[in-house]
Amino acid sequence: MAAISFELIKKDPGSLARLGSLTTTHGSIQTPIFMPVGTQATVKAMTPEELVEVGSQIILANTYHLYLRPGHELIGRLGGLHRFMHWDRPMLTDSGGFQVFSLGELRKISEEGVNFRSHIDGSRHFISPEVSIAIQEALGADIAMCFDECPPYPAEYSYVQKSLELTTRWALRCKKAHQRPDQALFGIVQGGMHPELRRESARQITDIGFDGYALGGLSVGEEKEVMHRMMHECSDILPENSPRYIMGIGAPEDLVEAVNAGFDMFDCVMPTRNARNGALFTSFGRINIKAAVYAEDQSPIDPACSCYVCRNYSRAYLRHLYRSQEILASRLNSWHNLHYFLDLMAQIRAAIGRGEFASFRKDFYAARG
Ligand code: PRF
Ligand code: ZN
Repeated sequence: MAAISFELIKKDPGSLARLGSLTTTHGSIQTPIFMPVGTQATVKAMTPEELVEVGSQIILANTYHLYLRPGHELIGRLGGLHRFMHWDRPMLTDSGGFQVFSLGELRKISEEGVNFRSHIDGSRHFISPEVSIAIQEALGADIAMCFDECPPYPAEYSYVQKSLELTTRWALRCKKAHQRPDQALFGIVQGGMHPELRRESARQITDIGFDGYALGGLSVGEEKEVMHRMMHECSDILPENSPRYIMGIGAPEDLVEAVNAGFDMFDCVMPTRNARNGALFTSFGRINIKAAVYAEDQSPIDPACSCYVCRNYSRAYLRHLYRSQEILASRLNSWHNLHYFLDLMAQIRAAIGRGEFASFRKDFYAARG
């Protein structure tokens, strides 16, 4: 028995968008789906019950952070990440590849793996494909990710070529090391912003064969059009009957474009991080609740939103909480933003279900002017 099964329910007639159902050890999720990010075994400011209320079906946690603190062995001894954080639904862990590469000066890459210093206390550590898989098996998420190298942007063709080949060799080692029968393993396509290298990486990773496929290395500072082009370069190489995930995106318009290019899963800190900075997403675009214009505004964040926050609180009150640095500001802003992202995905699924994703996409842009 495979650890997951993916059923393609419907293909949109006017685009590459697809409707699917992904069944994992901890239940099924409807795709396309957005995964809230719970880096440190918590989606910041939200309880698991609240995550369910805003429509979360699957969440993401990070190998790098949980390895450093509190330690994957500790989490394993306490029964795994699901039990540790009181989340009994589907979960995915990122491999640590991207987080380690974000350390800059603090890390050194070799064929064997990556040596780095902890961002917490400066202590020395080493993560290889085998170590990343061991950590992810101890954490016990439903879906584990291969350990990859995310090249910087911009990067020379020759560097990106060597890098994607290293990512392929590491993917082979991850597949060999991975043992848990109740956990799926996804491969990660790299290749920077060079179309031929993206396609080459997609061919190499799909040749190895994984339970699902992700695009890494996007949303690293490139122009939006470049990112959207890379999505289209890869989508016809990835097997139709496997889930396709784009890592670390994105803004609402990036999600719409990624679905349009045939992708099924996404994650990003944007809804929660922006919330803590007072930046709120609405059907008419982004607003910042700090702005003086909201001082006496009795309307909700978004009159078109049905979330708990929009049903009960005014912009004036949320502005006051934010300016007073009250904990409730982070909670309510995160609540609304996550609801916005998850409701956007629900609307996208409904539109694909009706065979009308192309017109949904047009209306989405029209509403933002
Ligand atoms: N690799 C991994 N995780 C990631 C990325 C990647 O390239 C990105 C890039 N946007 C986000 N998260 N393993
Ligand atoms: Zn709302």
